[in-house]
Amino acid sequence: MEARTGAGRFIVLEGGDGAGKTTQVALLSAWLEAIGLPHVSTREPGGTPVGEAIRTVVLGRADLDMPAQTELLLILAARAAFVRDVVRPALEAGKVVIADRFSLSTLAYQGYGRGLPLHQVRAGIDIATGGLSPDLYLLLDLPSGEGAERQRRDGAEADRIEAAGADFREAVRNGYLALAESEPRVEVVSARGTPEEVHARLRDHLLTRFPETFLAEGPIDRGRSG
Ligand code: Z5A
Repeated sequence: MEARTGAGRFIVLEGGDGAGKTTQVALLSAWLEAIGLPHVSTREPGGTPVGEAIRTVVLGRADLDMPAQTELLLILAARAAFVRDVVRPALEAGKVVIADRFSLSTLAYQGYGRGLPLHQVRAGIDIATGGLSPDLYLLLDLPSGEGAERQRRDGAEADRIEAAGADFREAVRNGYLALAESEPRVEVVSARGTPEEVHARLRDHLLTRFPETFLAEGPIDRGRSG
């Protein structure tokens, strides 16, 4: 299908470990491809060479004893490059950006999970993003034990943050739900059911919120309404 242009939107999938974000980013990407909408799909921390290097330290080095402040600042350092080199250029080119995690993760994990004061986390996020925020967060919600069970089935080794344990996971989930209550650009979506069922829910939210961008036959939005 011929590519449509001018529909820049920044959409972020969020949720606890194992909620299905990676799976859903791939399904959304395939759908956007099918309807001919230019897009970029990416993940955080990562998405740039410096971001991937930071990711190996923050997640890959389970042996490192890292203060929560160090973890926060490393993640935000990666975000500054991600915003400058991936998100802004794609939006300026009129593309849809589908990201696996962004600032809501930082509030949930470093704020609610690690216990850093939320006002400090927000101030850091502001420096890293220059105030850029997504058009919509789609929060995949799953009881934390079920996410852990999905990951166990995968057989993957826990990364440094996953190794923080069950209480940490529960604090992160509750943090996400508290944030969703106060932030209007967060939609909570059940992550239960088959991947296709979850995908249909996500698509419905996008079509309802932004029909001018996501309806295959709809008129094309030539600017960002933010
Ligand atoms: N982090 C942070 O602390 N602060 C920040 O600001 C940011 C990040 C940005 C990134 O890890 C880590 O960084 C994360 C938070 C921290 N850490 N922890 N812990 P990540 O993004 O690489 O990975 P993750 O999100 O923690 O976990 P994951 O395993 O990649 O989960 P997922 O992407 O949500 O799920 P998935 O890979 O799509 O699916 C997991 C398994 O479930 C897999 O076997 C699937 O086939 C299966 N699956 C998927 N969907 C379904 C359904 N619907 N039913 C059944 N099974 C399913």
